[in-house]
Amino acid sequence: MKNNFTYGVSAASYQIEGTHNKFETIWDTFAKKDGCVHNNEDGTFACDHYNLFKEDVQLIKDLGVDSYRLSISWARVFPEKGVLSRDGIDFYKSLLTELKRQNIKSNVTMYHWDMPSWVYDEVGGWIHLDATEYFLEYAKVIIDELDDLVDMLATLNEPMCSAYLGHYLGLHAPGHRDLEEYIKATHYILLAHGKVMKYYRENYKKQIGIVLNLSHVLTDADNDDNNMAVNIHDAVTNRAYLEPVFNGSYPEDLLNLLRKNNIDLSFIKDEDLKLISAPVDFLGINNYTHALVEYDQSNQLLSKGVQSDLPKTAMDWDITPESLIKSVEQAREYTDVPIYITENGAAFDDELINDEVVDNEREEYILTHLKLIEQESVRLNIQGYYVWSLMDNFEWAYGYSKRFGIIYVDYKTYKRTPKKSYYSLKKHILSNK
Ligand code: GCO
Repeated sequence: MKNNFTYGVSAASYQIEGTHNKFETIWDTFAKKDGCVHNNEDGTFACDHYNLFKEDVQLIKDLGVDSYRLSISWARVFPEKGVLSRDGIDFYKSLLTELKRQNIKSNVTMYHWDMPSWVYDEVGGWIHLDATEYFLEYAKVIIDELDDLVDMLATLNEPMCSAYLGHYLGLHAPGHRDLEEYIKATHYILLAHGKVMKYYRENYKKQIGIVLNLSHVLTDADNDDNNMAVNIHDAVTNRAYLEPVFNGSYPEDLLNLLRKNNIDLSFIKDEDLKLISAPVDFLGINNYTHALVEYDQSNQLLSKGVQSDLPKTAMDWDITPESLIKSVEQAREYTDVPIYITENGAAFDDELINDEVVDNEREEYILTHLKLIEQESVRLNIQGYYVWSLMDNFEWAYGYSKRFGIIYVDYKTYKRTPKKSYYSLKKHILSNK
């Protein structure tokens, strides 16, 4: 295994903190619309990490990991246009200071999907150039105020989800279904990344990167149509992000398909692509499963997901550890920078019995994936692995119905109970140090 391999655990602002109705994000609005989020649940209380963060940092400490990956809520910092919240900034200062005190490194993401509602109301989400300027204004504040306390910084988490799930499939906030919006949101969210990269490089000098979710795409019914669907789905979900960030261009096959659908691409400027492809210090990869697809004539993007008979998690996602390595290999076609697996983990239907959760399936999932990563860490220059997630939390469209945590959360009392997987991960880390 690589020397200094980082063990970590991950979570994200909206999913754990609780907004306590002090500000509003696009997920609050989305959750109010019927049929979008399980039982119309939202992040008002979440895990109440806002109040319980010291206890949570202690649990991270006891787990024995080196690093905690968290995100900052843009809306907590800028609850309204032009209004900076001192309380918001101070919360993150306290959290980061507590991590430092406990000797845990921080890996901080500036955008994990919780766009303030006022930005959406102004410009309709990531589909407008102005969103990039609002984001830059926020990012500058975060960087200026927090850089001393941060060890690793990432601009975005999974821009594919913001653009493709949020603006094409309608499965994530803001819940739009529009092909043109997919490419606009893709481009402008990446441009926001590029603008922040420029500001950071000119003023600061720690590690800054981006987190992409990559899933290896394949079909199990090999024919010309399905193979084409595999390529296009790979372009839409993986290469549409890898290529601009590392090569400064979008995949030709994707652009051709968009042109065929009469989409005017003149909003994509060369100078944008220059900013977007500024060198990063690391790449974070989030991965849970592969993407099994087939040709679908009725979809403008020509593919649909299909079911396999492989073992599955509670999300109905196939358990495919080797596909994680395939995704890292794909990223390696683009870049030599250090790679961190910034999210990997699984939801299962946990039961709390006598103050215990015996989550054997999660334990096996995590240890299988982690051991594979350790084995391949030298060959692929993988410098760390973060489990998703520290604790059960608001799982987006699934609300609180899916549990990914290695710590169980009782949503009535907010009591935390480490699961069996927490203790086995702790043991694994200890024996590797
Ligand atoms: C993700 C997200 C997490 C999800 C996790 C499980 O980046 O997709 O970072 O917020 O909760 O992936 O779906």
